[in-house]
Amino acid sequence: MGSARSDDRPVLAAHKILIAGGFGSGKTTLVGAISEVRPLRTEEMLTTASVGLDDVSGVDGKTTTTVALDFGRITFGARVVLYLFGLPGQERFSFMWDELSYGALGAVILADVRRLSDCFPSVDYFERRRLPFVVAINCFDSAPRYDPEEVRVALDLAPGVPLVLCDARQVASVKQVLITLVEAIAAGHAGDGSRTATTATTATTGRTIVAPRT
Ligand SMILES: Nc1nc2c(ncn2[C@@H]2O[C@H](COP(=O)(O)OP(=O)(O)O)[C@@H](O)[C@H]2O)c(=O)[nH]1
Ligand SMILES: [Mg+2]
Repeated sequence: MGSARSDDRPVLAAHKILIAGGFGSGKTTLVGAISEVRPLRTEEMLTTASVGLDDVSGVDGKTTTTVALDFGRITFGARVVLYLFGLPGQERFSFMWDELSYGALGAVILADVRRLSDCFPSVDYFERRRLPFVVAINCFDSAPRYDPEEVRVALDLAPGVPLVLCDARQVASVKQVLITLVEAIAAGHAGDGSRTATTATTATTGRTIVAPRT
């Protein structure tokens, strides 16, 4: 009886956030950077068995691959807990996406501009499910820098979908991405799946990142 009344305790809201993107886009790195609990990882060394399955071309020094998923947790203030679930990027694990997406508040799609088309399936998927998402361009040291608007056009994003730059290794950067997502959801943006733009033309500056998503 002498214990604190339950209504004195901080109200915790727990939300599930998905971290998506192609193989090598930085999902495991992002969850590892931000998680306040030791992230659950299911990394295995890349071996010859994955030749032809996991495309390592253009991926910096990648020696492991996530076999199933990443999981981590971050608390904002005393009130909001985000559980982060990394979706396995490889096509062969797409059967897990529906299960993992169940009950999710929203998603972060990590994009590597050197392999932009790798995130097309994620964008298509969340648009179809009408699940709010933000696109975070992971700024790899060796990757070319593009105007984010150019990437937006190539991805044919609906106008309300936030597109931000990030460094998946940096806590502050990852935190900002998550805050952008949560704020956009609260404001009713972050992409509800209604794509108003029609088929993208080409990048505005004339540099072609990749064939646009259609
Ligand atoms: N330079 C740089 N390297 C990164 C960044 N994010 C991830 N990496 C590296 O890129 C490789 C692939 O990242 P990983 O998190 O395993 O990608 P995943 O397949 O999406 O889980 C790893 O070797 C990371 O150390 C980043 O923001 N900058
Ligand atoms: Mg991984």
